Amino acid sequence: MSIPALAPRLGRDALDIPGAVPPVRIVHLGLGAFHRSHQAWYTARAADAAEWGIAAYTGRRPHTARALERQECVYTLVERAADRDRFTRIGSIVRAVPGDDVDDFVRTLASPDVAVLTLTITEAGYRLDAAGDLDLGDPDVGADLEVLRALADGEAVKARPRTALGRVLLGLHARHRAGAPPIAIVSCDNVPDNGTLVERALTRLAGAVSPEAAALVFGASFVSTSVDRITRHLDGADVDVVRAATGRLDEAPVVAEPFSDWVLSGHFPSGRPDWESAGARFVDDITPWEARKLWLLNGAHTLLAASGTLRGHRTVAEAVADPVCRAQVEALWDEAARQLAGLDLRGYRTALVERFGNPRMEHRLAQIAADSFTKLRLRVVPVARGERAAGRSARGCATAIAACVVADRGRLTDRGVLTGLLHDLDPGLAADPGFVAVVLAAVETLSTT
Ligand code: CS2
Repeated sequence: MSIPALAPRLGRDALDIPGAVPPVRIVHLGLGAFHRSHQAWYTARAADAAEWGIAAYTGRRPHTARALERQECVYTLVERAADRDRFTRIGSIVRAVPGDDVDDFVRTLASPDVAVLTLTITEAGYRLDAAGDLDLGDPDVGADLEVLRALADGEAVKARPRTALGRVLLGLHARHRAGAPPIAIVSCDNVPDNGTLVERALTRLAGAVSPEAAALVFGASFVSTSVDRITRHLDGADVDVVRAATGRLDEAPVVAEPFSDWVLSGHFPSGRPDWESAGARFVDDITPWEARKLWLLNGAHTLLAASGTLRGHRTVAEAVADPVCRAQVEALWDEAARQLAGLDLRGYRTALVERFGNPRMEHRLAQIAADSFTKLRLRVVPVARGERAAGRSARGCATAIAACVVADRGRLTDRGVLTGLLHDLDPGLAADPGFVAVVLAAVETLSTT
């Protein structure tokens, strides 16, 4: 097969994306695989896709931006079903920029044409404390505050904010100066009530800069979303698979499951793509959707990442096929289900087992294991709290927590140290001796099986 060389500036027509390049009206922060398999895919499939281009900025590493820029930002989504692959070319991203170009980000965000800012900055990227507020004691947040205060005072400093929210605040400031209309800020991370959380965190950050800065936050609209599509990190073979199937050299393809879901709640004061036409759903109350997804899918992922690794597995499919891991997942789900009364959980659970079991996804446990304590706090702690309040053992949740402890620290049987770790997760659970005992017992079991 002859393979077209990837010459710079081939033109999007030659890359299977015909028509004019859509104007930038969405800015995205956190350009990684998930943004490209999810929000960029919904935007590309929307009925009015021609009107909505995305300028996307990476978090820290420039690699994805550079690779995308070399191919006019057009890339291939590989939808990997259990029995076959489907290849789709996506053209909704029109600029891809390394995240350390903060001035470019701020300039683009200040454009009056931009109506939406989407974020995938990871759970840990919000820099929250155990109470869910912005952690003003975080060293990067502290450094950003210095820079933001200096910039607000008009000082000619070279430094720029490092944290995502610091950059967003600078962008809102520039929007205000440019007289741009109100923007919708849409968090697409696995964090409950993510719109409210971003609003609170930004307000806290801005309040620590100056009262004027705080006023800027009020002009924005904060949209909460529940996002879902299992997407894995690129591995070297993916480029070859795409090349063999499509004849194209794509340096930045994305591999994701065929399933995808997006539930949103909130206002878009300056407009938005017709994402419903691509399958997104708008609801008044997002709470039940996000709780179901976070506690069942993501909770089980975090449990499997730790427990599966301890048992020598490498991927989610391997771990969920192990009867011991599977029983742990079911126990966790039984506890979560008791607090999700009224939703169809039987069908959801069956579908999850099938999604996790997709043997061709090669979804690495190590990918999920990153930031496991932050994830536990969002995915497992709320269920544990509810179970304990109802007078039950919360053994399923305790096993998930214990698995993360053992995966991270080894066999930890010192009650004091364990209580300290639990305290960082949730002071209430740490102060519950019955729960500490259940976690200790789970640590013991996991260390001996
Ligand atoms: C995973 C999620 O890496 C993780 O923490 O649990 O990225 C998960 O694959 C997605 O939320 C699925 O929608």
